[in-house]
Amino acid sequence: MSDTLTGVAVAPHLRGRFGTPYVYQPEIESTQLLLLGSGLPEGAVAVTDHQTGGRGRLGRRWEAPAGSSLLVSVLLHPPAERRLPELSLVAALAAAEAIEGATGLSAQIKWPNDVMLNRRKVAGILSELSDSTVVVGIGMNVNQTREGLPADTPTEAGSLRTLTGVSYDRAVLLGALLDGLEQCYEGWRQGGLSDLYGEIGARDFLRGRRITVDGQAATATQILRDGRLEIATNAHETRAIESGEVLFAR
Ligand code: BT5
Repeated sequence: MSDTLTGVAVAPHLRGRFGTPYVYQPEIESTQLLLLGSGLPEGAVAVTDHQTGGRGRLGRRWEAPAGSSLLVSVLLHPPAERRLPELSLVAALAAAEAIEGATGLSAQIKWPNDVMLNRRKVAGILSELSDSTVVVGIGMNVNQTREGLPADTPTEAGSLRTLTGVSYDRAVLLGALLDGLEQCYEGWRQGGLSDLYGEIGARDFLRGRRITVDGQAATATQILRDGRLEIATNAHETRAIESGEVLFAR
């Protein structure tokens, strides 16, 4: 099984234009830094086997032992008329579909940027904007053992391996992820989120769950067609939220 993500190892698994150019570094602070402000064209991809300063949202960290997971950033030039917060859902859908293709299990999307498998967070998305360029970062837990996953996370972490008992060829998975992301992105670029809404709605992890969003108790009703999360508060009002930290009851 291939245990490297060099350009040579990954090239046979690339099917579309995402992945050209392909930038690989064995170790880097964050793959996002290889693309932000780089001037590279849309579809450029940066990959590493180890991040020394992997980023989550809001200054948080993304932790993964060397060689265990997918750590990938993709550079996009979205059309001006699209709502950029939707891109995290677009990437989460692509990640969920790649995981489903590899494992044969159903994955869910936890709004706004997580992918869940068997109620564990197996992937996270970070979208960062610089000028008119968006760099979408995807961290996917693949071959970590239980000890290799962070403990004490608000949402319990899992890897494809801890949840299925099987190790995966990361180069094959990366090829499928980039191909799926390109297809989801093209759909979104042309038709917006409504083009993908059926696939996203069908994987809505929070739908109907009791949640706390930024400290307020509510029930998540659904991801809306514009990418916002609709919640019902205890006062039986519904409202749509643009962003926020969602914790769910088990
Ligand atoms: C995310 O942030 O989930 C986005 C993660 C994006 C990581 C990719 S890797 C490639 C690219 N380069 C980068 O530097 N970043 C991107 P957020 O929703 O803020 O979640 C972060 C939180 O998830 C942390 O505070 C931990 O609680 C938890 N966490 C950290 N590492 C994790 C892991 N491997 N699996 C599951 N949860 C994790």
